[in-house]
Amino acid sequence: MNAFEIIEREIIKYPKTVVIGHIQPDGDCIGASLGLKYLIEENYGISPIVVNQPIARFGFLGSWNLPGSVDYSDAFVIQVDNSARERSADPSFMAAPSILKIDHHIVMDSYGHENIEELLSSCCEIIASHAIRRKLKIGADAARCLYAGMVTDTGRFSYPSVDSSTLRTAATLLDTGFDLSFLISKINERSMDSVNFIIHAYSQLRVSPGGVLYMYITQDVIDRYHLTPDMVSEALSCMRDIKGYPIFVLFADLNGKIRVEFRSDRIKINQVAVEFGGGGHAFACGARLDDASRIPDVVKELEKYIP
Ligand SMILES: [Mn+2]
Repeated sequence: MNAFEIIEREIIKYPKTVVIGHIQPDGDCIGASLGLKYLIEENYGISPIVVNQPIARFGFLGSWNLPGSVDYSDAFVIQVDNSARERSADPSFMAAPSILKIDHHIVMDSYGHENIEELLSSCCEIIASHAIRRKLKIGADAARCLYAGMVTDTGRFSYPSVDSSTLRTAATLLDTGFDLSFLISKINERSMDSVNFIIHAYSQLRVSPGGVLYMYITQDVIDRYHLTPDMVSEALSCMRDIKGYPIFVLFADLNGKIRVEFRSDRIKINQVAVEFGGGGHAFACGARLDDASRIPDVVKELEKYIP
């Protein structure tokens, strides 16, 4: 089923349409929610409300409302880039009478009344490919947002999830004429705090006896460099591409818990994330720990997957 077939049908049944992303938004989350908003405005003449948590670095793509500001009791909700209902930017969306889930993660929770679940490289790729197949008008604003999500969720079109149809979809978006080099320079822009944090992060690299590369970023470091969760995640780039270490994991303090981000070079590790109460993709997934004492357990479990 084409996502826009569902949207066209549901959008006229309810007084409002709301597009929502996930907690700790990233480029795909913001790109998918704003890209969808622009597509709906342009093609159906209805202006959806977008709800997301704050993230300054993607503010140039557009604006949105904060969680808690919307009554969902009469809304058609489109939840994007989010595999589990409790990870929504605003979990109270479950009160809505009509919910469409559009997501590209491994399916754990089909919480929508309708669910578009495809294992593509980004949620933006799903939205863009459905819009293209439905022959929608795609303007430069929508295209810029969707391209931003595609380029950031694929490590600049370098992850195994990228195939030729990903690039054909991106090419169609590029044909709308948005300024690509401006977009990429905005995406790459970083603060001096984040540069200093990366310098520090390299000094925190650890290798377990079984060969798992890991790092633990504590709250005092997060405070010292004024880091948001997405800035902390950039420490993953310090561990990627180091020869001989195909599995790496970032631990970071977050609101009294430990956020865990698992990555691998083509080794399926998402089962470990599930074992620790998380989920995600085969080679990129996440979980939460109650406290730092469990870090060695996670590392030990990952060691079993080292070839
Ligand atoms: Mn995504």
